[in-house]
Amino acid sequence: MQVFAGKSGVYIGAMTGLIKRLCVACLLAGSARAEGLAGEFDYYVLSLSWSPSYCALEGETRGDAQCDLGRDFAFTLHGLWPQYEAGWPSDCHTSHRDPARAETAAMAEIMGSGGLAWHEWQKHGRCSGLSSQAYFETARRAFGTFQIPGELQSLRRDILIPPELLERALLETNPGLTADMLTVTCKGERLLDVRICLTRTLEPRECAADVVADCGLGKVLLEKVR
Ligand code: U2P
Repeated sequence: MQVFAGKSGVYIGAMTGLIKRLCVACLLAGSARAEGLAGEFDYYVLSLSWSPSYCALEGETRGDAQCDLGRDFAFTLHGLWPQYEAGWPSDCHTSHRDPARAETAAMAEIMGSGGLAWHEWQKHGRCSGLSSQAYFETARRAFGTFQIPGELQSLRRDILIPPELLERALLETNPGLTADMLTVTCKGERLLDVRICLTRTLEPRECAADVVADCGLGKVLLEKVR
């Protein structure tokens, strides 16, 4: 339909074309969230969260079962993130199928929840170029190679420690790592996560400059494991 509307000469046919172009632009903007090609990346960051901090910051308010008493979560697997030497891909398109609910639910034993496993697959796993099964297996393997000091695994009281001391304890229990291969991050006064850099075949390697986000606090709070 082509209609002139009064003197201003608004030409509705032309408007329809414009709207179509805008819609295409909207679709492109939507897909612009997909950044990076699946499988094209340089290395991995293994990110481990201090579960008590997550619970104090948001998990408890959300009523997340991960934060129920007796769950005994210390460091949980936050994610295995494909990285570039600078920056990282996210939300990639992949030809692999998304995981079944049972697959993400099974990751809750080390990630705290199936919901996080789904989020991490969507944002990072799809960029790995792996199937969801292979991605989660790789993430489990990476998590399994990291040794958590016994005192932290069953921390029964809140502690305040210098981040460098925590880093030293982590390096002592993981002799394959050196200080340039991991970073300790914090949020407010709390430990947020520990990030370890690994090659694509899961060997430790140095972190690129943009991953180094060392916690600048004099002392960082680790709340007890519940
Ligand atoms: O640091 C805040 C969030 O940004 C994402 N992140 C950070 C560093 C990095 O090297 N790669 C990366 O993806 C993480 O987002 P999430 O997976 O939690 O959505 C990180 O939590």
